[in-house]
Amino acid sequence: MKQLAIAVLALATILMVACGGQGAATPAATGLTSDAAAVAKERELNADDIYAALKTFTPSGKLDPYIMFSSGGQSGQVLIIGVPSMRILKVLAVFTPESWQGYGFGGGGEQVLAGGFMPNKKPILWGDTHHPGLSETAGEYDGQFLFINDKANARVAVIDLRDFKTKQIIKAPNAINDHGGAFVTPNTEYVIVGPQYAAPIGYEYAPLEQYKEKYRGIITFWKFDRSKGRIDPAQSFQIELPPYWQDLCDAGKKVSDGWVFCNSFNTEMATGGVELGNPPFEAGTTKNDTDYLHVFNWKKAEELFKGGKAEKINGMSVIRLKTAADEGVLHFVPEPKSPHGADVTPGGEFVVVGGKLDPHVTIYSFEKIQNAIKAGGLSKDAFGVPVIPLDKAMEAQVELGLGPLHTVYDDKGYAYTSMFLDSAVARWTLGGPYASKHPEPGWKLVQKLPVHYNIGHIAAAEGDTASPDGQFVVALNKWSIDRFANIGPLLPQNFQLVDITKTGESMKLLYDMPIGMAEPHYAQIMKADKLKPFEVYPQIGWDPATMAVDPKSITTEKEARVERKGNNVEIWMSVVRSHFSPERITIKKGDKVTWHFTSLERQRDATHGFTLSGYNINLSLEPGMTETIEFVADQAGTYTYYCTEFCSALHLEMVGYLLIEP
Ligand code: CUK
Ligand code: CUA
Repeated sequence: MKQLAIAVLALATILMVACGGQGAATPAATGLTSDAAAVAKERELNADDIYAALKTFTPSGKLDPYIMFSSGGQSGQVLIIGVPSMRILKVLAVFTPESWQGYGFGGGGEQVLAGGFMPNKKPILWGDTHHPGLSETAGEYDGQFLFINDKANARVAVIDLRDFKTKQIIKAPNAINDHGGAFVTPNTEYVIVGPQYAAPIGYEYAPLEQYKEKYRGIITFWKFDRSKGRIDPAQSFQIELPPYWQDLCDAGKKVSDGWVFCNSFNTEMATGGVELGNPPFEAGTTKNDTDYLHVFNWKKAEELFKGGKAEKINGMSVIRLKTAADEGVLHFVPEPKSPHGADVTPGGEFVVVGGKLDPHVTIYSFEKIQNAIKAGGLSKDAFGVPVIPLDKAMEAQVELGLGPLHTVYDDKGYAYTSMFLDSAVARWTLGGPYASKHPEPGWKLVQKLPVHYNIGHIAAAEGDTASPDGQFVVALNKWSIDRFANIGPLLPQNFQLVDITKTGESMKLLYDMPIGMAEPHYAQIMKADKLKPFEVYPQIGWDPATMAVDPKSITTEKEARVERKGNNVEIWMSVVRSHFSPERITIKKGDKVTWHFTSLERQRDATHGFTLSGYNINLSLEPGMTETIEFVADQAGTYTYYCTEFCSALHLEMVGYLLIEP
């Protein structure tokens, strides 16, 4: 009770300061104090609760200092979340059609989605997003682009943060699934996606009896063209890998710029078949005490690719495994045991690998790895890849507990590791150049904060950049069990916000955020002021696909019209509060319709929708934007089109008739 009183007093002081700093005796301040105390009492809030409320409450009109970009898991989308308020700002459409954003229902999104179809054009209309990767300049998020992978189909998407729209989806040739990505090199030269479950190159048929000979991993280095805002497949390459299951990857930065690190599991090369009496995958893949950390020299790989040492397979340049091994592109270091996660420290000096089935995180020294490579005389694995002995590469091991997975960093020399089996966030101290930043000795567990429950990834404010911020960590928990009202057997995930502002054993849970759609994996948290998105599109007639004015667009209502050439009908429609023009369109059954829409709006937030009933069409027409749809008028009759955003008092009147003569 005394604690509560102190907290309420603190609350009152803060509220007074917020109200203009009047003295404690003013009636307003006293009133607030007793009101607040009454609420705290009624809601049975203790001092920690009040602290958490003060840390997270964001008054109307105030903005969050951080924006979190979270994978939307098997929803195929990306979640944009304000931190610390934990308010969802947008569910950004990426791999899955989404009607609010008019994505996949007639407009430009259809072409983006089609870019990710299978080579035989089979549509894939969802994704299993795992790892968002913000574009970087000199190892810092630069707020320009976001990339995210689709584990299920080995694809990657490019999102332009000027308008928060997906611009490109691209399918990796030769790979059928992926995992270790998307992440970028420190200046976003490449967007990298590592593999997961081995398959023959090009996912051609080969029986599992030929696993060792025919099955392979394959890592893709997508070249990113920043000026075009697109991945350029012609400048991209892949590296063939042994059929170990490469898992999480990270790019070196600063001292380790030019290198990439991926953990792996199933170096046992288990092929399953529990139904045949074989050990199931879960047993077969966990027999060995160690797997291999993959150490890539990507600058060397780029040199080989540019020097013509790559082979074209299914239109993609592939550096063969033998070349990679012989030319020093790939080295291995043993890592305990069926690990998960490989996370480079802010200065690039170390790589931290979570043990998953080992209670430690293992810290590898980049310098030691380099020395071992230079010294040479390394033995080789079954595929001819040189193996650096663990003791020649290891800097330290820290015992954290059960199920260490992923690690992020702060500004105080601490690392934060998600502990899946312990359901905890472990805070531990980095050594080496980080030791002077914190009061404790280096390489030591400091605190384990219970989270609820089964944490997978962990995200920290700018926590995987060259200069992490501290302040907040978010635990991305897979299970929520008893944290929220029972809404049936499918439960939301739970994002828990953790306060990491102070040193030592001071981490505190601040907030539970249910994620009622799919299972996010990774997230990144960026300073909000790095974003400079458009408020409205820069000019009337702006095409988000080209990020330029569409020469076919109109700029005034006077230009709105319908033209016919044979059975091709072309419509130019203007869109502004509160009417479409034209409002009556008469065409014939069988006509091929090309319909251009231009929003003449210059007012922020004056978005219109356009739906054509019966034709599976819905668009989002944001101020200044142009969009074109094409369809065949294959059903005769009387159809209405109307605006699907409540744009004005006369929104319901924003409507028109499409008459299709039989
Ligand atoms: S993975 Cu899901 S918890 Cu795909 Cu990064 Cu570790
Ligand atoms: Cu335009 Cu409603």
